[in-house]
Amino acid sequence: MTRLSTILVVIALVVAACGGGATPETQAPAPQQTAAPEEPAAPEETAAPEEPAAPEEDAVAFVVVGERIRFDVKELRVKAGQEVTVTFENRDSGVPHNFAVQGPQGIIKTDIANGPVTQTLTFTIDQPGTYQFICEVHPTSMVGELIVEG
Ligand SMILES: [Cu+2]
Repeated sequence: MTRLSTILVVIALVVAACGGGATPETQAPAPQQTAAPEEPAAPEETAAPEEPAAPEEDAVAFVVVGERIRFDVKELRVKAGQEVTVTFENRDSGVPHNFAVQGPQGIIKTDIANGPVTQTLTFTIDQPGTYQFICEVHPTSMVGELIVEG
């Protein structure tokens, strides 16, 4: 007798729970909708400080490694008028290399020097086009393209 009454109570609770659960479901989505628009506000605050970084587009820097008589980079892509700095690392001990760009107005280059040595070359090319960069000692094996976009 007590078991039966217990079962009835459990059934009654389950029915009550199911019936009561129906109405909260319709109310639940409302708070989520109001909470969502608040999140995009935070990224806007962090995005603002990035805008002053625009001058970076006027200058670009690359590291080119010369090792085993090869450049580790075959293509450099820059913009016309952009100041380009190439840091050239000659890692071939006792082997002479340099970094030379055959630009529209002549060659721009570092001195030929035995490795290991690190050299820096800074230049600006105003005329868009595709130019070669080479090592003057090994122009057939150490060669790549400098693409200057307009
Ligand atoms: Cu070389």
